[in-house]
Amino acid sequence: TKPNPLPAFDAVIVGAGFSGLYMLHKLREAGLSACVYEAGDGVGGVWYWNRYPGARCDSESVYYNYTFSEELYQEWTWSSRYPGQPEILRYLNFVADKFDLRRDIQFRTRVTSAHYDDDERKWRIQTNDGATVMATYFISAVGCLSATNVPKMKGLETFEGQWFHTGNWPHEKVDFHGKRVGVIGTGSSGIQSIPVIAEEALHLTVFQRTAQYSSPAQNHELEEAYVQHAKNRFHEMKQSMRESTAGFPYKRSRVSALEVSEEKRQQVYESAWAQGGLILTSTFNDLLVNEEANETLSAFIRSKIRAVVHDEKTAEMLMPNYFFATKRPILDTRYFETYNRENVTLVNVKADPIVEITPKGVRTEKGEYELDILVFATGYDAMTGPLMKMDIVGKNGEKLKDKWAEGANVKTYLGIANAGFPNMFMITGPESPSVLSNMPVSIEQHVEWIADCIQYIREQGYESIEAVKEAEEAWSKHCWEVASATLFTKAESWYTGANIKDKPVGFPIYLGGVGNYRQICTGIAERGYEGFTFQRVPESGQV
Ligand code: NA7
Repeated sequence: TKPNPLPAFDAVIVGAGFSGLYMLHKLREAGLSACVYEAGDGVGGVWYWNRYPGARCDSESVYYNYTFSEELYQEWTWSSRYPGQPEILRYLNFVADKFDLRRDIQFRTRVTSAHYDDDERKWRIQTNDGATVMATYFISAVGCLSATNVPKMKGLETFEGQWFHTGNWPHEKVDFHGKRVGVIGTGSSGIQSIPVIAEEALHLTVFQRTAQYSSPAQNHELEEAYVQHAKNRFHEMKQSMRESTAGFPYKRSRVSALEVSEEKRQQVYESAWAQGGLILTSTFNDLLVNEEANETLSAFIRSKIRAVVHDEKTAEMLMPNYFFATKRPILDTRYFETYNRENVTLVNVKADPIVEITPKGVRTEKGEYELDILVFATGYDAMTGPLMKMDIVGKNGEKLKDKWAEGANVKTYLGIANAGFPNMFMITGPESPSVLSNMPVSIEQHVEWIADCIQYIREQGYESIEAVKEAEEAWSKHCWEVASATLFTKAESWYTGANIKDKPVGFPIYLGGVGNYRQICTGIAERGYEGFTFQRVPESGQV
């Protein structure tokens, strides 16, 4: 064979967020050479880009950590119950320093393509700086919610003010003082930023397509004793998160919402509401599978919204009418209260659709709203989007774009691998449970599984691993069966792909829970990587 002049690594990793950083650390520990490409000029992934006002994580900070290093857990101390974006970014920089990760990360570089070379049996990876490198393993650590969605709206290029997407926010502070601001979108990003922008702006107009359920985060500063208590319980907490449904050490109810009295149910909801956070969904065991049970909680939240918003017409526009939690549950800080401010206007764009963006602002069917700044809080092409931004080509020239032509209705094996794409691994890929869980817990499971798998390949003297088509089909079928037994498939959400124009819908998330998923993946590895095939290194002279 002729010598290969291109730089070569054991592994190329795309992205330096939570996933990419830990993957790099694990592979280095195993003695592999790895290079991480990162588009930003710092580590952090989504926490690098999402600098919009009010950006905060919905996982409680004491649980939103790496747990692979107890020393790291003991060294870092969070300041508030829910960590804000700047603090999470500081944490990830701290991790990068502690484990000396930056020397293998090439910043300001985007992977544009990754092609499997059938002859060399290696990945040929191209970056936007014109370079090409070879790698045995191609690992995507691109996140689930990182491909921003700016809906195509006629006339946007004519807008004379400034516009931003929440997921690609400028590093310089955006000054809203004295400005007429518009926010399109009321998902997590809109609902976090709207109250903060309203406090600064001269006037804020919110363009809402779907009214949302949201409950108070009840965020607050953390007391030292509480943090110390969490640190003391490190091992217990770690185990509990790994075995849990959603990656949190919370207890889930075993009681149906329909088997308790109305009075008892209200007490339970009131208490969860006062406590704040995501626990509302775990108050009863059938809220996500039974329409009647779900409606008891949905109605409770609607009554809370009504009680806060003074203007009746506005309150009516804010009434959600889907099954609670079938779109991503939202935590807020004084969101509904914001509509009592005199400088805030709510526009229902379902009843009064946006027609175009004009040089002066947003024109709906019924009128024009003049704006100086327009914020798109319009979400992401979730899960498949970040992978599809790269030109990924597997064995025999098969494009991932073609394999995944059915949008959110993808086929993967465990959300980790794809038949036809040898030695390619996805961290938090579609059909894993990750996006509906406390992310660091899911990320660690994936990274550790992938690192173990690579170790196995090397120890056994194999050259590559590939998912078997039938195993992939069975996994996708299983994911769909689990999802369709719930209410999740009934809503139009980014879970199903319905938020992206022309994207075929599906349900690319495994809903069987983080703990079960871990067991499944571990079992598959223990049985010699069931559902995968391995190829041996050909004898010399043989191809
Ligand atoms: P989301 O949750 O996808 O929210 C996007 C919002 O933007 C949502 O209210 C959408 O309405 C709205 N939207 C999207 N396109 C349009 C158009 N064309 N016109 C009007 N309104 C539109 O994104 P986020 O960034 O808030 O949150 C994403 C996740 O990041 C979050 O769930 C966390 O997991 C972290 P719709 O509901 O689709 O009618």
